[in-house]
Amino acid sequence: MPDIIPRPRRLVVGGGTLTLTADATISADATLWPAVRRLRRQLQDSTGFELPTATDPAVATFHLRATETLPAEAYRLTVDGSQVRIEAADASGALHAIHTLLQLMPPQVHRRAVVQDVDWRITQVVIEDEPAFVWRGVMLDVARHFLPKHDVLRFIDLAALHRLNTFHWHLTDDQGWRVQIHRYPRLTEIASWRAESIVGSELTGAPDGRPHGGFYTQDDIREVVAYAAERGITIVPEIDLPGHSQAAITAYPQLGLHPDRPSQVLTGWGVSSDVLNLEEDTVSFFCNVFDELLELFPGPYIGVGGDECPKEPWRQHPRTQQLMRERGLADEVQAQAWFMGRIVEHLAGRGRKAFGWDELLEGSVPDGTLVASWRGMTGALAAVRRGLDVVSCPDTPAYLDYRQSDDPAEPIPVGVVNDLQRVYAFRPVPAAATPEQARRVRGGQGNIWTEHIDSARVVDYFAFPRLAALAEVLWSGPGGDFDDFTGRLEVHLRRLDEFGVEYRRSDGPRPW
Ligand code: TNX
Repeated sequence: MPDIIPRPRRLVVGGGTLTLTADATISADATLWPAVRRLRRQLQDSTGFELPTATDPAVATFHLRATETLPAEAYRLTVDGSQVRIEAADASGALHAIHTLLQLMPPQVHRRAVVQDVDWRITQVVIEDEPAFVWRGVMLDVARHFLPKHDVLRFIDLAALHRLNTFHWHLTDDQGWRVQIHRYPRLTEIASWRAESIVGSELTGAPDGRPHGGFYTQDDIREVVAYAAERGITIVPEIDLPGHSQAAITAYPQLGLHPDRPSQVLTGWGVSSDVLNLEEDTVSFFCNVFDELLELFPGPYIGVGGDECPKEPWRQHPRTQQLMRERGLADEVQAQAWFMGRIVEHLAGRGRKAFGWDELLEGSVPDGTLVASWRGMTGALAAVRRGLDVVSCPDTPAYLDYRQSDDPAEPIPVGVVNDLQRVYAFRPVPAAATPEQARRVRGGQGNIWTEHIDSARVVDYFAFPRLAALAEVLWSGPGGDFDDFTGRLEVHLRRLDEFGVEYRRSDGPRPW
């Protein structure tokens, strides 16, 4: 049995292998050409074969055929003694087939340089496969620690390898603003840098005395969006409002409650009490920010945040209280709902849907708003009962910044243990949902917050192999056999080795 992760829906093994040689060719129907480019580049890099286009599909080594009989993202992959046939309705289905195909080959196919002495055998199979959930995501927080563009691109490759299709990019927070906005240059001149960071916990940690920062130019963003699209991944950018906004307030003090008090980009962790004010000008400011973002991110969903906004600062601020009275807002929860509602409406007016944390449920939100349920599964249940779509990412077990074991040598412990088995047992649909409500669960995602994760190397350690387990839940459906999964994982880890991923090994934390 080939050790494929995520596990395909139906797999029949043919018995033999097809050996790829230097004279291999490709043919494809026009709509699947984006997938051909991926296949060609991936195989050229490792095998060194040229893979020219075949004139006759019947004799091509790889034949990609478009068929309308399969649903979106589904594929049929047939490898016999002479040919690899991929059938899919769309390029994303063909891309998933390619990522499965690579797992039928020696793990060295994941290298970036030509490997000489490998027999490029492909296991003969017939695979019919389609995803259980349409939203198979991973969130990466690049605000707490900036991740350079090339590391983001590599992370996207890893997500695609696991047949994930959504990258939720948490671009702003109290500790940093990471996206260039032409109209407001101070967001990157000032808000993308902090003087130093707290090492360790916000309670016991000490400042490291080293400036930290960075941001993506709009050109960088366009590059990353295109790179992800070529790999079947849609990017959902997030600007976190109206809390988690201290960096933006430092750059533009008029956005905050105390424009005359000096502020700095937050150097510690935890939730800042520097929240946005509720002035019309502040709403306009962020509508303008979103207007620039919409030019960069073509996807249907735009993240608006909404989590963990402390209410006390508004309660103690006479001008905010006055604005609330004028607008007939009874309390600060309603005040937040008013603010978020204005942003969500603005996006709706431009044909986009808002994606926000489950605190959005505390107010009224328009149909089509997508809720990310992070405080357990109660948000997911509340959302579907209100007729809203939901993405499940309950902190246990979908927070991949939580520790992987209770071993004291695990790097900086956050929260409880989300070990591999717990992540694999994740069920994105709340148990109490009716079948109709269950259909509102679009899927789930793993969230990687980076207070204590300061490089791509450490991102890899926290993400893997747990993200492989999560990807299997989201693609193959929950309830898989854990022992069967860990058996296949042994082989899958060889692929990650070739890729250069320093995942957490089953025998314990890495020595660094
Ligand atoms: C809560 S989850 C947060 C993040 C933190 C995370 C730490 C959520 C929507 N907000 O700001 O980074 O906990 O695990």
